[in-house]
Amino acid sequence: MPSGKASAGGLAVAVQDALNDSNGIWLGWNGQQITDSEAPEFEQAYSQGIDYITCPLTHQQYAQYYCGFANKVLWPAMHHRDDLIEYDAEEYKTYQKVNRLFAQKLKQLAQPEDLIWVHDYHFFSVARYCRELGMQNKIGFFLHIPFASLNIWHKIPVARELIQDLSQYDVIGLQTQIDQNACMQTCLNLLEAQKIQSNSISYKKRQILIKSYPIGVQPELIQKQAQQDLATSSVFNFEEIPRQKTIIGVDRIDYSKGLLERFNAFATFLETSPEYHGLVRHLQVAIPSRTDIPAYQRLYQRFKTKLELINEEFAHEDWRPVDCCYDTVQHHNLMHIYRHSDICWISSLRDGMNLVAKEYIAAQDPENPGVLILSKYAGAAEQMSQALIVDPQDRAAMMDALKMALEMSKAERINRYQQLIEGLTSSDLTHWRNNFLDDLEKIPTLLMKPQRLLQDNYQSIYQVL
Ligand code: ADQ
Repeated sequence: MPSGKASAGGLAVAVQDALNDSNGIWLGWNGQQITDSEAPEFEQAYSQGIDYITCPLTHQQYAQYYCGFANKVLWPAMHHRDDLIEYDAEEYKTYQKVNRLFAQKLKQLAQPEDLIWVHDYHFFSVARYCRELGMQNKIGFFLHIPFASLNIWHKIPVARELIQDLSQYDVIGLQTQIDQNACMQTCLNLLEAQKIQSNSISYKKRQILIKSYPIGVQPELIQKQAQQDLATSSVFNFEEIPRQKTIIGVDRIDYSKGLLERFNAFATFLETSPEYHGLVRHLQVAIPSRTDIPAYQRLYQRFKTKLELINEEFAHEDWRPVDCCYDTVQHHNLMHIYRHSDICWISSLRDGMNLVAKEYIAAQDPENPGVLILSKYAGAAEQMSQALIVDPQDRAAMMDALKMALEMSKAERINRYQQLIEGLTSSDLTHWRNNFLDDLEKIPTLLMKPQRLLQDNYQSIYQVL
């Protein structure tokens, strides 16, 4: 992931916040590409209390590793879009090569006692290469996205090899209990590992912890940011329009976010509820994502067209039902937008956690909070049951939830908010990080002999905390 600059990804936001509080080093891709004949060089930079060591990817690595295996096989598979899986053996080879290069760089940098924390689906195989290089460090892996169920894993031709690579980590962290169960079942089935506790397995004489660590936010900080007066810099106009209610959506343009399902439901709502015309508007922050991948290009076009059609059909002189910002928004601006929105509507078809749900609640005015409509398929739904939980594929249920949110009494809004904010405070970002790192520290040390060291003269990517 690009680092050292603003990024709209949840992973970046969460890990940068956690790094701010530690002496860790961030290793990652700097977001740049170079020609295939150039040798990627690492650069070191220090920004806002964090040491960044980053390098570019070659065009070939970007195409085959990042756009290829990571985002045309692993991302759709983990989001249960097996119809979008495009497996290519060459791309998988590059995925493995890049993972090995990362491990080689890690070998250069890590001290034997360092904890290594690897993040996300781009790096399923890093620990395997670290072990081949003789590294006995404790290595944890956190998957920010959902873990696919076994039947989907069966559709990935290299599933068994990948799960074997995954078994070289000491702790495998997942977002939810559902993901934990899916990971456990997949490991037991594909590795023929032994279950030793509800959340750990034994495989080739090693113990591996498989456990959910739901990622959180920093509610107090968000509350402060949301209260800042941003009269001049806000992206949308929040000047008081009596009785008009605002719905906010904040998503990368990704097929996992259910954007079309939500705007179809909103259009049908406007069609069937003319009494709301002029009284409700849906604002959307929708940053384009992975724009070099055809499935994302198609979605972007369909999404833009859908919004245009809604405005064409329903807008009148002083009311536009839909407004969209396609840019990166500064974090405190976004918190301000949340606070001034009456409803946040999340319609993911599958989502690891969804930080927007948590940020929205954290940003609310406790005396007059807004309402969260949350997809049952977002990981956040496991913890945030006081939201209005919906199935985004059920259009009628989505419309009912919207009506309920628009008409909810202040007393009920406060009641739901109080329970939600309590949950966010007791399971915040610091808890997430500490729980994961505590478990990683506690896990018994590997009993394995160092293997032959490979030469480590490559440039690579990964993250260490
Ligand atoms: P994402 O799929 O990127 O993250 P999400 O959890 O919603 O999804 O996080 C998005 C983050 O980016 C939020 O913090 C949001 O405020 C920010 N953001 C979104 N659009 C922005 C914009 N235009 N400008 C600035 N900031 C923007 C992945 C997984 C999720 C999981 C997270 C964290 O897909 O399921 O919750 O990692 O683990």
